[in-house]
Amino acid sequence: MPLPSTDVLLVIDVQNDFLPGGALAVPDGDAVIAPINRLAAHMPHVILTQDWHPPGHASFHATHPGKAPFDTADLHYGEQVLWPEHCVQGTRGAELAADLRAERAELVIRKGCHPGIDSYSAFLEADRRTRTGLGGYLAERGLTRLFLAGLATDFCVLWSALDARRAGFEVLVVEDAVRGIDLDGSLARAWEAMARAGVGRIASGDLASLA
Ligand code: VGL
Ligand code: ZN
Repeated sequence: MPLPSTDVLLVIDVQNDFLPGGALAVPDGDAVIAPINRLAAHMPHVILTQDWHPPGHASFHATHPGKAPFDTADLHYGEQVLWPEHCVQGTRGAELAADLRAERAELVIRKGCHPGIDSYSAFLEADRRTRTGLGGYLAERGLTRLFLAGLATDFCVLWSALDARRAGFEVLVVEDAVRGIDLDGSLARAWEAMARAGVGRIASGDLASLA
């Protein structure tokens, strides 16, 4: 039985810099590609995100003299983890993984484009005011249930899932199609926070049974 036409696969940041060998490699990050490709072939709608930073972005440690990767800084909107330079606009590291079968994607949302604001979330940037437009797009098209996959579980997947719940969407994370960075226990905390927010979990192989 086909999935309802209101279902969307939202694929978060499957980009070279988050894969093994990349600037901000997520352990085992390339393992998400095969299940995502299987799902993307038959989901009613597919939407992708790309982390897409200008050079010298505020989330890069090198932008802040004296700071090391994974330090934090107080930016105008609050505390920010400082990352190695990654996903710079137009670079190979920012490109979608070559093996990702992205051809059915109807929309690609690029986020983190403002020099002074990071955006883990696909909906709302880290200042918690600047919107990416994704919520409006989904609402205008009547899309209501989101299956989240991609990288990283404890940052961009987490924030996207929580913001999607706040915006009133039904959300399930495809647990074999995500991988985490795990900074100081952030991965376990992410799963706890998502459970508290009413984010569901499903294995990609069980997705057909939801139809
Ligand atoms: C991400 C850290 C910095 C992610 C993006 O995609 O989870 N993490 N930028
Ligand atoms: Zn980033």
